[in-house]
Amino acid sequence: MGIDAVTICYDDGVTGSEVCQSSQSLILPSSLSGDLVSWYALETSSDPQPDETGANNLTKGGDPTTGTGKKSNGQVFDGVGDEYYISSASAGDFKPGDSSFTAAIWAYPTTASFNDGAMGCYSTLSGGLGWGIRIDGSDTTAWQFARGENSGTSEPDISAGAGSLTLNAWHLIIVWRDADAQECGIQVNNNTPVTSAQVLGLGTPAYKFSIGSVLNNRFVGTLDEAAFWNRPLTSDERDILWNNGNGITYSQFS
Ligand SMILES: [Ca+2]
Ligand SMILES: [Ca+2]
Repeated sequence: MGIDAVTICYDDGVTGSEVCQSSQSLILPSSLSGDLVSWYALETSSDPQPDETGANNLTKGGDPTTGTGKKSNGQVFDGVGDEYYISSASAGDFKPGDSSFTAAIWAYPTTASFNDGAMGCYSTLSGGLGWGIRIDGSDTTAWQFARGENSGTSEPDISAGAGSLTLNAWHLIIVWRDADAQECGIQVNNNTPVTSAQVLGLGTPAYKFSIGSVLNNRFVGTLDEAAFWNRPLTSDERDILWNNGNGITYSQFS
């Protein structure tokens, strides 16, 4: 049963009255607000593209349009110049460095080419990569956690595995770096994560953050409900984001 089907009731704690919430206003008993940096519902093709937290509104690049999303609307990218981004001077919240983070996005690819990027943080000057969620560079049926380099040491990209990407279908892709565990991981559609040890951080140059592009390799299809945290989420939290394939909105936990 999905969370969307639930109605919960509780005592309001003041008057003793019972209060019930339907699925539309359900507040999830989760800690997802903790260390959340930004959440993009991608409901309109406005410029700027609003961040639900208000912290990092994005600049529109190209001509993405509004289409059917995973939760209400999403943004449709044609692969030619389309993205929502924040310039390197202001992208500090998304810089990888030595810190922990989690990035999550719903993606519906309609065309898959090597390295097409759904979301990432990278340098437009040096071509340096921080982190990216993109289509595998050698397998268009796989999602990939692209990892940058630090101190001259390049970390291998992590593939979610052949068959993890299907055209014309929704996927929830979550990637993370756990600085304490010195580990990175990628999880698609709540399947078993693929992890890889990582001692070094993920690069230090000035970075641009983008939805729709990684290193100017651009996504073709629809993206929705993109979010970024300053810590690794727990497996339970990732499961809440998945919500039996239904996804959740910002208003359901904030
Ligand atoms: Ca949406
Ligand atoms: Ca375009």
